[in-house]
Parts: sequence; C-alpha cells; structure tokens
Amino acid sequence: MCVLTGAGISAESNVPTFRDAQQGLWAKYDPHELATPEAFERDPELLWRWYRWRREIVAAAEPNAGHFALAELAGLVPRLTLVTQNVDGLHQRAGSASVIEFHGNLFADQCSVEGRVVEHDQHVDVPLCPHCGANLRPGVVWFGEAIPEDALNVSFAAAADCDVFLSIGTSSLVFPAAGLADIAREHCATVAEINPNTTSRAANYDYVFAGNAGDVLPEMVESLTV
Ligand code: BV8
Repeated sequence: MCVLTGAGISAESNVPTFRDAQQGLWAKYDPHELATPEAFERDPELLWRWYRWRREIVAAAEPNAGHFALAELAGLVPRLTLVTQNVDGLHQRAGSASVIEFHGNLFADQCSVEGRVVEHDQHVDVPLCPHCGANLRPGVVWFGEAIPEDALNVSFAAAADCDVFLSIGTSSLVFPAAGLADIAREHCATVAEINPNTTSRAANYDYVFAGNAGDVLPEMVESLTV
C-alpha cells in the first residue's frame, strides 16, 4: 500500500487545514502567498510569527483515531509507505514508524543559506544560524521550492509499485504530491480516496469513502482484523 495524507487527517486533531488555516490574525493573509521564499525574504519576522502560531496549535494537538488507525494498518499489510503533505508530525506521534514528510517538518529549524537543520534556543523574532549567522527558517518546503530529492524518489517509487493507493484528507490541488495518485493509477493500482468532500480527481478513482478519516480508517482497520 501507498498512502498519501493531507491536512484533512489532522482536522479532527483541531489543526486547521491549509484552506481554513487562516483564522483571526491571519485572516488577511493567503497561505499560498505566505508559504513562499519571497514572503520570507520580504518579511522574515512576519513569517516567523505565522510559523510560531502554527507550532503552538500543533504542539497543543493530539493525534486522532485516523492517525492511530494508519499506524495500526501498517502492521496488517505486507508493506505500507506513508507519504504526508502535513508538516505537523502527528503521524509519528501516533506511532507510524517511517513517515515520508513530502513538505518537511514544522518544528525543524533550517539555515536559510546553508540548508542544514540546526538546534538553537534563541527566543528572538528571527533566529540566526549559529554557524554562519544567516536567518534561520522553518524546515518546510515552500511553494516554488523543490521537494527533498529522497522524499520525492521514494514516494514516486512507492506509488508506482503499490497494489492499493489511499489518498486521505487532501484537496489534491498541490503538486507534485497530487500526482502520486496518477502514478499509482498508471501502474494499475486500486486507488481510493477518504474525504468528506469528494475531490474532482476522485472521479478517476476506484473507490471514494465520503467521510472523516477518523471514522473511515478505524472501520477499515476493523474490517481487516475480524
Ligand atoms: C514544486 C509546507 C518545483 C509549507 C506546503 C505541477 C507540478 C509541479 C509543481 C506545480 C505544478 N503546478 C503548480 C505547481 C507549483 C506548486 C503548486 O502545486 N501550486 C498549487 C497551489 C497549484 N507546487 C510547488 O510549488 C511545489 N514545489 O513544484 O517545485 C521545483 C522543482 C525543482 C526546483 C525548484 C522547484 C511545492 C509545494 C509545497 C508547498 N508547501 N506545505 C507550510 O505548511 O507552510 S503545501 C500545503 O498546502 C500542505 O503541505 C499541503 O500540501 C497543501 C494543502 O493541501 P491539503 O493538505 O490537501 O489541505 P487542504 O486544506 O487543501 O485540503 C484539506 C482536505 O481535507 C479537504 O479536501 C477537506 O475536504 C478534507 N478534510 C477535512 N476534514 C477531513 C478531511 N478529510 C478527511 N477527514 C477529515 N476529517
């Protein structure tokens, strides 16, 4: 199996999805504008305020039944490759052993010049790289940036090699992640979507489970264990 998850699987953990992530203070910003190298270049302080706000939300969140069911599912099939677009780390906290973070991780701090991930304990508006002094940035993949090569290669290979591809909690609008389902279909995998709001791409899928991941995934696991 190859599984792709999006923000929808964390919605039941009260982590706002990308499309409704803008609440209150952030209502006037478009995430597609903010999650870019240009926005960081223009106003690193604003970006750090946004990411710190998102880190607080995620730190207060707990994995939900959907995350736990996926961790259990991995033990019920010969091989399950979990690819997530999410940067919240909730799959790992639910016990999923190997998670491919297609868009990086919210809690990693990365040097904006050297690219390396660094530890620091600076409580300043814009933390600086302890090695070269450049601005640190969150270790996520922004729009217009390449997907980490290893994540890209492993995910493409898993999508091409799986018997079943599950697309869970994603609007399937962001590429190249959204293209994984097409790769699976081109390699004759059975493709299914789990989403309370059926996406336009699901018309080409074999199965659509119109429901919340936190309800559908535990039922799926239950059906495999009886
Ligand atoms: C790149 C990290 C090239 C940052 C994010 C074609 C091919 C390649 C690229 C492109 C292309 N066309 C356009 C592009 C460019 C762009 C793109 O896709 N733009 C879109 C807007 C059209 N892609 C890129 O820029 C990518 N890079 O292509 O690089 C390149 C190559 C070489 C060298 C240089 C460059 C990089 C994209 C990564 C962007 N980073 N996140 C951060 O988080 O701050 S994207 C971010 O938004 C998320 O990670 C996620 O991927 C996306 C949001 O999507 P979803 O997860 O689906 O969330 P959404 O809110 O949309 O939907 C939630 C769904 O859940 C809904 O359907 C809802 O119904 C459902 N739901 C709700 N509740 C539940 C539920 N489902 C189940 N259960 C529930 N309870």
